[in-house]
Amino acid sequence: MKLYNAPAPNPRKVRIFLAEKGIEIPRVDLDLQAGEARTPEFLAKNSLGLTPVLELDDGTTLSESVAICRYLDELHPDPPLFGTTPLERAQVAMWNRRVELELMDTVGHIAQHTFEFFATRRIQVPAFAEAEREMTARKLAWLDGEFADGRPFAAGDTFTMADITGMCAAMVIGLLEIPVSAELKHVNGWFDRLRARPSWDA
Ligand SMILES: N[C@@H](CCC(=O)N[C@@H](CS)C(=O)NCC(=O)O)C(=O)O
Repeated sequence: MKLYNAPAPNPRKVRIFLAEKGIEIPRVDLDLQAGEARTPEFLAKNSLGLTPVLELDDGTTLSESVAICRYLDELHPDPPLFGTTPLERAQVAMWNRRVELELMDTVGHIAQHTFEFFATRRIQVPAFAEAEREMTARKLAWLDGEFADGRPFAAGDTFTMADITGMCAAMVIGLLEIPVSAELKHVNGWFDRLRARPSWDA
């Protein structure tokens, strides 16, 4: 098994997941700026030219960070990061998707519509980035209301994949220097708990 990795948010999800599980997988580090995810060799592994990719020993390749983590969770169930009961599994899926769509995508759009790196990868609309910057404040306020029930993690009492997606969103928020209002006590508390995990540095 081999992980095609890069210093970017989606591969980082898998690195955090591996650190939380205590699993080591040989890595091939790609230089995205140099276009190493867009070579014919890599496009044969993921036709979208995106990392992470997990390559199995028989040559099968898996793309999509959450699908890769899901597969590894089946192979290494402890600690469970996708829930254990039908309800927990559904709650983790629900919250991972919500954090992904409502938070990660919103902040991701800011980078995708302004960073030079994405100029050849997107049709950039800087005004959309500005709108998404404003929307981030609304999404964070919504999340703060959700966390007002006192749960420590996105899907409940235990740390899950949804929190790993939250860690990557928090990192992008930091990178883009998006202010998180001190009034959002629950969201700030969640981000603090995530930043305090040893896997934050993965
Ligand atoms: N939905 C995919 C997104 C993967 C993705 O956007 N990967 C970026 C890094 S965060 C990438 O490898 N980009 C390479 C490029 O654009 O050349 C996932 O979750 O794995």
